[in-house]
This record gives sequence, structure tokens and C-alpha cells, in this order.
Amino acid sequence: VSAADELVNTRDWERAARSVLAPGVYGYYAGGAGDERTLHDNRRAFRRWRLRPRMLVDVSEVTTECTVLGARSSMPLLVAPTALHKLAHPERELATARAAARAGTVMCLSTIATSTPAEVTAAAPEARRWFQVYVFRDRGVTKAFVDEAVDGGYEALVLTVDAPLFGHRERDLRTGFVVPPEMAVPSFTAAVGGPVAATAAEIAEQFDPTLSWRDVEALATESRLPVLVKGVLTAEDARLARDHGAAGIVVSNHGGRQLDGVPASLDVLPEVVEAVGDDLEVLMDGGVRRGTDVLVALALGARAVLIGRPVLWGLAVAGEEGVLRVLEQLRLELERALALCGCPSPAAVTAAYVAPASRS
Ligand code: FNR
Ligand code: LAC
Repeated sequence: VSAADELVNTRDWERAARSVLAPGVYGYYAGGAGDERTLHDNRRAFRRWRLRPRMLVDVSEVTTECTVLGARSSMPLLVAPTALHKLAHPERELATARAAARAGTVMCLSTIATSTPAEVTAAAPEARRWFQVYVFRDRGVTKAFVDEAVDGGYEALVLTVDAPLFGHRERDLRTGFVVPPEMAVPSFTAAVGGPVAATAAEIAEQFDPTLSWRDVEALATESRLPVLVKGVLTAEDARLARDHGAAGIVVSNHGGRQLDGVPASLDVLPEVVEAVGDDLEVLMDGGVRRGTDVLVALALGARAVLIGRPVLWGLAVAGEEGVLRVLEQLRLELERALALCGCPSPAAVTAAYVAPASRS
């Protein structure tokens, strides 16, 4: 796609993706729950902070490299689990995983993927891969997918805890969005016993709403992989996650798609870091669209951030190359922001590099 040359930031990629995607698919990807207040607040939260750069620091060598769950990543920005990549591009999650591998960062595969964990392993064996877990009412289906991820060398499980059912997504109601029956969603097909056209809400009906903290412990014990609990928004739940054996937490409101009216992820990050930041790794996602956003999240105590929608925009516009370009543009933005702040690496970023914006 030659027009991709003009796409210089995530906003450009979103505009381009909107023009190539069917309205129902764009609405499913872009939308949030209810009045989309939380969706918008995720972005606005970053504007409530200002950077405090330091001068005359040697930044002749700046790196964005960092350590996440004990292993190297090219940057503290990872690919969040998002469903149904085939709606964006025929090469689906395989393209996304290859791009993440080339960018040197972690790809988190969704349970609601249009590829199996083993297919993604085969497509991008060199990628650092995590598997996001939705626990189905049929626990056997979940066990089979987790086993496949363990066998395929996935390094961690990301247990999403904010979706016993899906939020009220009005864009999907307006467009009548359904997952086409010919689009294979292996986990869902296994759970319902055959291919069917389903709304997002109908997919979530297969999730087990009895899930509890004991399941966090069981998942860690049975898989022997580190478990990250995704969707924590309070210090109380962060402590519970730690006490039930989590290796990390993803502070997240699911990109504003679940309970409208909860705070922006960035706004609760400090509370979670204060509660458990010394004990486990705290990650965040929601509204990260700029290298400077990554820097602010690091300053507030995040080990790394994840991005959801921008990856889908890159995938929709230009497949693997599109995802790679989105990731690389953000990496370069972060590198520049670090240099201009006088931070030679992500590890150098502390709370001293940000201050609340004065009200204007
Ligand atoms: C998601 N998200 C998500 N999370 C998850 O744990 N499992 C999933 O299958 C999905 N699917 C999904 C689909 C789509 C279209 C979106 C936009 C999001 C949530 C995702 O992991 C992440 O929390 C947010 O996307 C982060 O916000 P941004 O970066 O999109 O603002
Ligand atoms: C969503 C799911 C699949 O947010 O987590 O649509």
C-alpha cells in the first residue's frame, strides 16, 4: 500500500483503516461501552500530565530495550490481545505475530482469535508470545487451548478478569455486527460444537461467569506459567491478585469496552503501583497512542504498556507491514521522547519526569 507512506502516526492509521473496513467491523474495533466516557477518558488521562525533561545528559546512545517478565523486549510496548484479526486482514493473527517478532516485542494472542495458538507458533516461532485466557463454561475447551499454548512455548498466560459478560456496545447494536459464520473462531467453535454466526455478546455467553480468585491460583499451578491478571482497576484487587499467585497485573478497562464510567487506566495506575509495585510487575493498557504516552506510563510506575486498536489499524491497512510500521513508529517516538527527556533507557524513567498539568 503506497498510501501507507503518508501515515506517520496512529491517528493517520486509524483514519486509513476506517476507510478500508466495513462499518460494522470498524465500529466493533473502535467502539466502547455505553456513552464511551471511559473510552475517551483513556486518551484524555495522558493530557493531565506534563513531562519534566532533564538537560545536558549524554543521550548519544539511547535504547528503548527493557525487561518484561524477566526477558528482553525491544521496547516497553507490547501487542495487547484483540479478537478476530481476520476481520482486518486475511493473514489474521499470523501477520500480527510476524510483525511483533520483527519489531522484537511481545505478541499476546487472544482466546477469541481466528488462529490457533499452534498456528501462531508455527508462523512466528521466534516471537515472544503470551496467551490471553478467557475461561469457557466448558473448562475442557479452555484447558485444551492453554495446553496448546504451553506446548507451543508461550511464555505467560494473561487471564482477563473484566469480562464475565461483555459491556453494552451500542455501535454493534446499530450496525448489527455479527461474526460471519464462515469465519473460523477455533475456541468458540469448540465451545459451541460447530460454526455459527454470533454477535460478540453471544460469544461472551460461553464465558464462565463463576470465575473467582481461586481460578488464578489454579491456572498458575496447572500451567506452571506466569499468570498476569488483566483488567484490575483497584488496589484491593491488585493485592488479591498478588496473594493468589499472579506474576503481574495489567491495569486495564478493556479499552473502554466493558463498564462505562470506570476511570481511565492511567488514572488508577499510581494506586495499583503503590499497592503492589514492589511485589510484581504492573503493566497498563488503554489509550496509548504516542511515544510520550509510554513515557508517562513508565514514570507512573508501569513496567510496560500494551496497545490494542493501533495494531488493528495497521493490520487492516497493510497486513504484517502495517503492524510493523505502527510498532516501529511508536518505538521511534519513544526513543526520541527518552532522548529529549534525558533518559538513556526506559529504566531511567522515574516519577521525577512527570508532573500533573496545571488546570487550563
Ligand atoms: C480488545 N481487548 C481484548 N482483551 C482481551 O483480554 N481479550 C480479547 O479478546 C480482547 N479483544 C479485543 C478486541 C478489540 C477489537 C479491542 C479494541 C480490544 C482489549 C485489549 O486487550 C486492550 O485492553 C485494549 O484494546 C487497550 O486499549 P487501546 O490500546 O485499544 O486503547
Ligand atoms: C472484545 C473481546 C473479545 O472486547 O474481549 O470484543
